[in-house]
Amino acid sequence: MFDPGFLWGAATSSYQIEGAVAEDGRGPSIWDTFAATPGAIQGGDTGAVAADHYHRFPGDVALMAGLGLRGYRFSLAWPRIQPTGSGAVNQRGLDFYRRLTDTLLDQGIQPWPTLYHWDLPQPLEDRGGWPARDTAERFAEYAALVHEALGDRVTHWTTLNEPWCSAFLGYATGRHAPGRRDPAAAVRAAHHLLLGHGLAAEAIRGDDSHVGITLNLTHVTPVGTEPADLDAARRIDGMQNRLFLDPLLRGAYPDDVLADLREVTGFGHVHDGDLKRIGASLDHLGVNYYAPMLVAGSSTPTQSAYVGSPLVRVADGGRPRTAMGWEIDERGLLELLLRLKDDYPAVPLYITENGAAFDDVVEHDGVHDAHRVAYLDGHLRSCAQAIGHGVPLKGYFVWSLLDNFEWSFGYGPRFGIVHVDYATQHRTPKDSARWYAEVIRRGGL
Ligand code: IFM
Repeated sequence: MFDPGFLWGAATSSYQIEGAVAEDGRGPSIWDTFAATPGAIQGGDTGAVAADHYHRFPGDVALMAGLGLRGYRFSLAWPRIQPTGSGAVNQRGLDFYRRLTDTLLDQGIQPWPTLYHWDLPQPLEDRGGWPARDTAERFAEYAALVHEALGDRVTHWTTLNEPWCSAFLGYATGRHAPGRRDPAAAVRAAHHLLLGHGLAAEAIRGDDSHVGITLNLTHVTPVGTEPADLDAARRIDGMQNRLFLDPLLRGAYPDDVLADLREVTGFGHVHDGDLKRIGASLDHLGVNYYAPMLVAGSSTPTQSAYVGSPLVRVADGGRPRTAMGWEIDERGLLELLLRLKDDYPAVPLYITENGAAFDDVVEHDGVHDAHRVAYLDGHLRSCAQAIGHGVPLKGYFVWSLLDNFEWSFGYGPRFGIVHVDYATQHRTPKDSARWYAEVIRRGGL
C-alpha cells in the first residue's frame, strides 16, 4: 500500500506545453529546427504555442492545487536559460522557472524539475550535439547555473529525461530532433548523455539536493524459447534497459551489449574515469513505463532504434492498445519494478511517467475517458503490489497533466488528464483528473 508520504504528482515537459519559443530571450532548440523541417512532424505541428503554459502557468498551478497534487514534474528549457547553450545566464528565462517554482511552493506542491527533456540549444547541435563530448561538459555547466538559482527551493533534481530517446530516436532513426541517421553517433550520444548526467550530479549534489535520472524502461519477453527469440529479448533488454541501468547502478556497461554494439562502433569515446562518475551519481531513479515489449528473432534485417540488433522484430501480444498503438499491460510494470529490486542495488524509485493517449471525445458535460481511468487504475495497482513485495517506490507522476505536443505525432495524441482546447486554450479536467484527485485524497486506490 501507499504510505502517507507517497508523492502523488503529474508530469509535463517544457517544449510540449510552454510555447513562447521566441520570448524573453529564449534561443532556438533542436526541436524548433526539427519541427520546421517539412515532413518531420505530423500535420506540420510545432511547439511554438503548445498549451501556452509559459503565459498560463498560474492558472495551471491552481488547477494542480485543485486536484490535490503533491508534486509537479516539469522540465526547464535549456535555451531559455542559456540561449546558445553556454555562457551567461538569460535572467528572464531563469526568472520564469523561479516564478513557477515559487507558485508551486505557495500551493504546497513539490517542484520536481528535470534539467533536460530533449530541447538542446541548437548552437550546441551545430557544434556536434550529444555525440560530441563537449556537450556533456556544457550540460554540467548549465546544471550548476540552475542549481545555484533554484537550489534553495528545489530538493529533488532530475538530470535527463529518457536518454535512450535522445540518443537513438534523435541520432539513429532520425524520428526525433535533431533528425540524424547515424547509428555510431547515437552510441556516442548515449555515453555522453550518461556522462553529462554524472558531471551534472557532481555539480548539484549536496546536503539538500537529491539527484536522479529518468529512464524509459520496459519489461521485455521473448515470444518463445527458440534461441533466436531468446537472443532477441536479451538484445532489446540490453539496449533499452541495461545499457543505462548498468553504468548508473553498477558502474559498468554490460559486456553483451558492448559486444552487440561493437558491430556498430568502437568505444574510444569512453574515457578512463567516466564510468566511475556515472556509477556514483544516483540518489533516486525515475522510471517511465508505458508498455511491455514482446520480441522475436527475425531472418530479415531491419533498421531500427535498436542499433546492433538488426535481426529482431516486435511481436503482437494480442492485448488492447492505446491510441499510440502501445499494448496495455500493467503486469509489465510490476515485473519491471520487481526486476529493478532484484537485479540492482536498492535506490528509491519514482514512477516519473505513466499514462496513455486515447481518442478523447469532448461532450457537453465533459470528457469521459474511462479507458484512461482503467489504464491508470491498473498501473497503480501494480505499483501497490510492488510496494507490497518490498520495492522502494516513493512516488508516481501521471503523464500527463495537460494534453500536449506529442513530438513527431504533433497534437493528435492526447495524454492529458486535463483536456486542452488548442484553439481557445481552455482547460477541462477529464474524468481521469477527478478520479486521480480522489485517489490522492484517499491516499490510494
Ligand atoms: O510525451 C512523451 C514524453 O515526452 C516522454 N515520455 C513518453 C511520453 C509519451 O510518448
